[in-house]
Amino acid sequence: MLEKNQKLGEILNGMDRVMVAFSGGIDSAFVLKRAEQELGASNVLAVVVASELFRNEEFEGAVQLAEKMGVPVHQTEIKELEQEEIAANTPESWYYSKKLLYTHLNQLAEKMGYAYVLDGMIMDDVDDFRPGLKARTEAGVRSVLQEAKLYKREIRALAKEIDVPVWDKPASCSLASRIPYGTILDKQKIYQVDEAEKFLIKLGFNMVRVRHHGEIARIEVLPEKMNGIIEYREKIDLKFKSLGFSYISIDLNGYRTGSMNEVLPDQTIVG
Ligand code: NMN
Repeated sequence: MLEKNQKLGEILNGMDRVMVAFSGGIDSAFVLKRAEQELGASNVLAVVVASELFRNEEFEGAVQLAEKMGVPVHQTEIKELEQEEIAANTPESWYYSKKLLYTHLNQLAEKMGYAYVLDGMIMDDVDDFRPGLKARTEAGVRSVLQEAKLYKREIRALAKEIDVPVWDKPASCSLASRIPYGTILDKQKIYQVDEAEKFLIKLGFNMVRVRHHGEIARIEVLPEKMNGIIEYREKIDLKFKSLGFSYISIDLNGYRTGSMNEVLPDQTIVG
C-alpha cells in the first residue's frame, strides 16, 4: 500500500499543473489531497460539476470541501438530460454521460491552461460494470489511482492517515443508477428518488438506494438496518406516497451497488 502511494506521488510529480474532476467523494478527495501535497495548491484546480443527475447537496458539499482543503475551486455545469443518448438510460448511457463530462473538462482545461485532467476512478471500478471507463480512455483523462493500482480499502486507509475528511463516506453515484435500464430519465423520476433517499438518510440510513420501478419504490439498506425501516414504516410510507409512489417495498437482498445490472444479459456486462 505504501509503495502504491509512493508510485502515485511519482505519477503526480511528472505533471505540472493538474485539474481534478472533484465530486467530493473519497476517491477524488484523495487525488486532490495527494496532488496538493506533491504539486502545491497553486498548481491544482478542483473542478466541481453540477448536473441534474447528481444531488445538489453533493455539489455544494464538494465545493465546500475543496475550499476547506485549501485548493482553488472552479464550478461548472453539464446538461445530461438534454442529451438523448443519456436520457434514453440504456447501458451505453453511462458511456455518453462520461463522454459529455470529459469533453467538457478537456475544453475547460485547454481554456484555462491545464495539461492534465485527473479523475477518481479506482481499481475496484475495473471489475464493476463501468462503460464510462472507455470514455475516460478516449478523452485521455488520467485515472491516477488506477495507474497506481490502488483499491478502495487502501485509499480509505491512506486517506484517513492524511486527514482527508471524507475517508469513511459511503459511495455515491449518478441518480440514474436508481432507474431501470430502458426507462427514460426525466426530472420527475430523478426528483422522486433523490427526495426519497434524502428522507431515509435523514432517518439515519446512510447506505441506501431507492430504486424506481414506476409506481413501486424498492428500498435497499444493509440487512442489519432492515428492522429500522420497519420501525419507521408508517412515516416512510406516507413520505414516499407524497412523492408519487403507490407501493413501497424493502429489497430482502439488501443494499448492494449495481443492483440494476442484475437483470442485464451476461453479454452486456462483458461487452
Ligand atoms: O451503487 P449504484 O446505485 O448501484 O450505482 C452503481 C452502478 O452504476 C455501477 O454498478 C455501474 O453499473 C453504474 N455506473 C456506471 C458508471 C460508468 O460507467 N462510468 C458510473 C457510475 C455508475
